[in-house]
Amino acid sequence: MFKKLVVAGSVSAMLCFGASVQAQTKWDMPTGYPANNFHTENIRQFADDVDKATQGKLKITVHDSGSLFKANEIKRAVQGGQADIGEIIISGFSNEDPMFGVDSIPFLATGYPAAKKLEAAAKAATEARLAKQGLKVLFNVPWPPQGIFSAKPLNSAADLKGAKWRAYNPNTSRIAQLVGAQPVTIQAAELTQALATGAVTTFMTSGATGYDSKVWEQVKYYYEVNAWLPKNLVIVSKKAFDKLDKPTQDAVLKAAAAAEARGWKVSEEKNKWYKEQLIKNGMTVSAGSDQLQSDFKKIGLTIIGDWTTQTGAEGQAIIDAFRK
Ligand code: PCA
Repeated sequence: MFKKLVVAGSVSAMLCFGASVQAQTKWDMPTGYPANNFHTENIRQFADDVDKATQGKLKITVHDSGSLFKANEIKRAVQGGQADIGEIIISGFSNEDPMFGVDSIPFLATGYPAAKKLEAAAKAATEARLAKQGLKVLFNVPWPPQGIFSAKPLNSAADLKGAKWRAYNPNTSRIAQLVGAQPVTIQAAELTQALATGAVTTFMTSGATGYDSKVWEQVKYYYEVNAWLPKNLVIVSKKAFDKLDKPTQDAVLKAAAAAEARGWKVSEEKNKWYKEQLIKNGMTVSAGSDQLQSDFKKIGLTIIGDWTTQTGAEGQAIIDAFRK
C-alpha cells in the first residue's frame, strides 16, 4: 500500500514536471512585407515583448516577406490552422466581404486622425465577421497614405488608359478598371521584379512600399493624392489563443495594444522620411494636377457609392458615425 502511494506520488510529480516543460508554446507567424519595413519591425518587437513578458513560454517566430505563405494566402492559412498567427492587409479580402474594404475607399479618410476615426467606426463590424471565421484581431496598423506611382508623367486619369497597373486589393483593381488600365495583382514582395520585367508601370501604394521596392529604378513620378490609409491586421486563430493560459493571453493582449499604439505613431512619423528618400533617389514628387486630383475624386465617389449599396444600412451607419 505504502509502496503504491510512493509510486503514485512520483508519477504525478513526473506528470507535473512534464506539463511545465510542455507549457512552452511555439507559434509560426507569416507576414507579407520585407524585414526592414516598419510593419515587420513592429511585429518583431511585439514577438520580443511577448517572449519577455511570458519568460519564453510563448515563442513567436516571424517569417517575413511572404516566405512561409504569400501575403494573400496568410488569412486562409490562419483560418485553416496551418499557421497560428499572421499579418494580413484586410482590404485584400473585400471580395469575401465588402466590409473588409472600408479602409480602402478613396478619399473617405485621407489622414491619420480620420483613418483612426474610420477604424473605430468599422471595428465592431469587421471583428465580428473575422470572429465568425475563427479569427481574433490582436492589433491594426495603417500604411501611410496612398499615392500614384507612374513611369510616365500623368496630367489626368486619361493618361492611364491601357497602362499596366499593379493592384494589391480589389479596390485598386477596380480603380484600374475605372481609368481603363489593365490591372495585374502583384504582392508587395514581387513588385520590384514586376517593375524590372515591365509587367507593370504604374500603381497606387504608399511611399513606404515605394521605398521598400526601390521603385525609382523604373518609376520617376509620385503623385501624393493621399487617397486612403489601408490597414494591416495581426490576426490569431481563436483556437490557438484559447489554448494559452490566462497570464499568457494577457501578456499577448498587452503587447498587442502597445504594438498598435507604436505602429500608428511610426507609420505617421516615417511617412515624411519615405517621401524624402524617393526625392533623394531622383523621383519627382508632387500633389498632382487639379485634373488628376478631380479625376481620382470622381473615382472615389463611384467606389463609395458601390460600397454603400453592397453594405446597406450597416455600411451607411458606419459612414454616418465616421462623419459625425
Ligand atoms: N503597401 C502595400 C499595401 C499598401 C501599401 O502602402 C502594398 O503596396 O502592397
